[in-house]
Amino acid sequence: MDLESLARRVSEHQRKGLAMKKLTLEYPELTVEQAYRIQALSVERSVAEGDRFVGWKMGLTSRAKQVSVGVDEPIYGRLLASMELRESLLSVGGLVHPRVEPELAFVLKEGLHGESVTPREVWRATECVVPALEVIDSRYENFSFTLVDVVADNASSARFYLGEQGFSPYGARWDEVGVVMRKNGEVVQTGAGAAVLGHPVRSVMMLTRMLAREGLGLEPGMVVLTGGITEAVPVQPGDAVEVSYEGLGSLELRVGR
Ligand code: OOG
Ligand code: MG
Repeated sequence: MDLESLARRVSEHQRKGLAMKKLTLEYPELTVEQAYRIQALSVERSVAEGDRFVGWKMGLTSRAKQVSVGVDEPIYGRLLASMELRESLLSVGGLVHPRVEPELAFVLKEGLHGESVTPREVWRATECVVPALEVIDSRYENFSFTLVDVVADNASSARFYLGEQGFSPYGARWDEVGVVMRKNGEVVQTGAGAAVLGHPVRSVMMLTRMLAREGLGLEPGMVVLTGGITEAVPVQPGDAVEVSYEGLGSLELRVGR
């Protein structure tokens, strides 16, 4: 099968915000390795058209998220400059069925490579940790997919929003940071950093290891979204989402057309 043409199909649905059938319905034999290849090819297309590759995201690093989508292992995706929200307004144009989730992002000052990376090396390479919101949007009908499908769809990456204030990696117990998420004033999700693989630093380690197996690594300046701390919450125009990160302030996102 032609991975290039599948990458083109995925890219077009991502760009136009159109839902599509799961690739595995047509190609049940697709492997996870091929799905990561499709992901890489579709992102390369965007970069060739002028976008910029700015970092990585880990997904399905918490039990809550794994259970909600029925896939029980972490995955990674690629972040592009065009996905970053510069203001606290999410426009749903070009999105299929967006959901918002609270995360902690690591911004690197040094590269990270290799399968034997340790927490100490991650801390040394980290410039700061930033409260973040990720907007995920599966391009598959009904937000329903297999592991292979979601990997090919760039781990449902759509938009991300980073807080203005970065914190020293040593500035908090990241596993103990509590988050409270409100939608239109009502509490809809609560959680703590430990939901992410026990400690968000493990997400960066796991990403580094997964990439090392592909001969890839993390470069200085890159952003890493470590994974949703709670389940993702569906949003529509008119909604306002506010997430408070204990001791670190809060982030708000208004949703418009
Ligand atoms: C896959 C992406 C999950 C996370 O933080 O767990 C993700 C999905 O649920 O569509 O971004
Ligand atoms: Mg996420």
